[in-house]
Amino acid sequence: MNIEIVSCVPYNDQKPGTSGLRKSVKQFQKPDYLQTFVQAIFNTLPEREGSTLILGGDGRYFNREAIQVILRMAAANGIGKILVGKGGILSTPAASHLIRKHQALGGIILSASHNPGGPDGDFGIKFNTSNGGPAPESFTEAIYENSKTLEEYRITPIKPVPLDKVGVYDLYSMHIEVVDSVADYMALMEEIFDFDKISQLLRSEHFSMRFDAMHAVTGPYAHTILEERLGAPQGTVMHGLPLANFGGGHPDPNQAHAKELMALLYSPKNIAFGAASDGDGDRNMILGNHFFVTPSDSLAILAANAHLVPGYQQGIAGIARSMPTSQAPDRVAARLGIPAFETPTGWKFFGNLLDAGRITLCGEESFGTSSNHIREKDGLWAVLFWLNLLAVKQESVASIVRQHWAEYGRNYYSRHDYEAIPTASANTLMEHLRQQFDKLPGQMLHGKQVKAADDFMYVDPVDGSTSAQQGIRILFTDDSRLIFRLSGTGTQGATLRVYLEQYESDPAKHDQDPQLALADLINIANDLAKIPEFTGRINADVIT
Ligand code: VG1
Ligand code: CO
Repeated sequence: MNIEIVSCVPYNDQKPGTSGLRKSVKQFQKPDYLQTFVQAIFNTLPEREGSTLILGGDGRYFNREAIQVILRMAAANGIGKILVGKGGILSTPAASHLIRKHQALGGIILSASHNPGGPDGDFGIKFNTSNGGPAPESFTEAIYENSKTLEEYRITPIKPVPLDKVGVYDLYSMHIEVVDSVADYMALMEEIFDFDKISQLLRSEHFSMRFDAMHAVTGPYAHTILEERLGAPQGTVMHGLPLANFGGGHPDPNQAHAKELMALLYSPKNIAFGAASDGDGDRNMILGNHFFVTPSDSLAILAANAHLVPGYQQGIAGIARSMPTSQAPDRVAARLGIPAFETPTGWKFFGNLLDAGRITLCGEESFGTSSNHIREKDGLWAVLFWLNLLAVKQESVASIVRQHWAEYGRNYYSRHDYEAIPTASANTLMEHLRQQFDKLPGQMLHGKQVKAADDFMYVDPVDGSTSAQQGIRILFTDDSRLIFRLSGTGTQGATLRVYLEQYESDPAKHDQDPQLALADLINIANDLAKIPEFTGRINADVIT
């Protein structure tokens, strides 16, 4: 075979963050930047000879070029077989499923998730291992170490592989299959949910919904599953055409970025259910009529009602949530008598618990929810889960949530993001908080007593690996929590995330505006972290 060994100069900034390597498109277009990282992945895979890999991305700008490069490099690195999504498209959950279904060695997923796309936007690449989940920290560290000293990569000089129709190709000794991006994923959803019941609901005249694909990867999935298969009227899916720049928006399903969907659900049109997903299809936002469900509450409610869905009718083994996610799911676990786990931010930390069968459901406050059906979060799965519940219960979203609060209490919750602040100031702010750890316990702040203050450190209950400094926690005696973290997915400066949570058991007090209910905590956060002083900002950029 004709293999070119190309000399290159190593980069020293290819350290993967919370979810793979994310950089500006401009950075990825630097000479051999993509090639260096891809070769570092292959070098970290000693079993790659003859193996099967899954390849696809969220369709953003640079997706197609990157796929052609990766195919040529894979052939030159001895990969035996690659399954590529048609048009280079695979949602993150669909890729995770294909890895598992085909017992592949892993998958390469091209996405910068909710970050904007286009020539001036972001691009990303991550490796998922044979369980279908994001590679653990030990693996991403090894890729990074390799990239820093990498001086050559291997590639075959051939013409681009046609990606736009399903087909098979042979590239030297490597076999390529261009596969339907949606079919296998839809079959999996059909195994889990009651499609007949959901279909009845979606066809009923008394029910209407909107799904906002945000011009990102879930467009084709939602059109096929919700409209074609389940019979929702055409027009149910909004912004269903994937665009390389997501129509210029942030493909981030939250109240701030899914403005059009929010406006519709809060309009006099009687729309019962609204949902949205992100760039790569792993996030979800759930709305009722004039009602927003926090992702933390959503996880708790899905767990409490899982037995109503065919795929989980035998019950769930346990629940895990990321540390900043509200403690609402823990209350459900306690009532069900099953374990609750608290992991660091990022889906890779759920993998071991899922593989070991210790949890069935897991989620993050950042609009991520999923189960043991794959090893990634799954936007459309969450939407179908909610639809299945609505079809069984025949109640509104708001009434399901209110009943849940009445039974378990309400965990008022909000996240405040301060974006693109100078990295040095962000680090100083975090250090300033750490210096207060010793003197905080016992102090009364705005009527609340501090119980503990620390850096969250995780010890994986399955393999004993540890991850330190995963967020600063200020815990109060009334179960309130204040958490400070710096984002690991941004590409400009630093993003400070402030997570606020306060528990309220009294149903008479369940109808407050969260920002008002959390006012004391917001003040405490400002005082302790001196946010305006360190960041120069009075208000958060995004509040969810
Ligand atoms: C954010 C979220 C985190 C999520 C990660 C990847 O990370 O907070 O919960 O797992 O994005 O999601 P960070 O480090 O910026 O806080 V996705 O949909 O961007 O793959
Ligand atoms: Co995502």
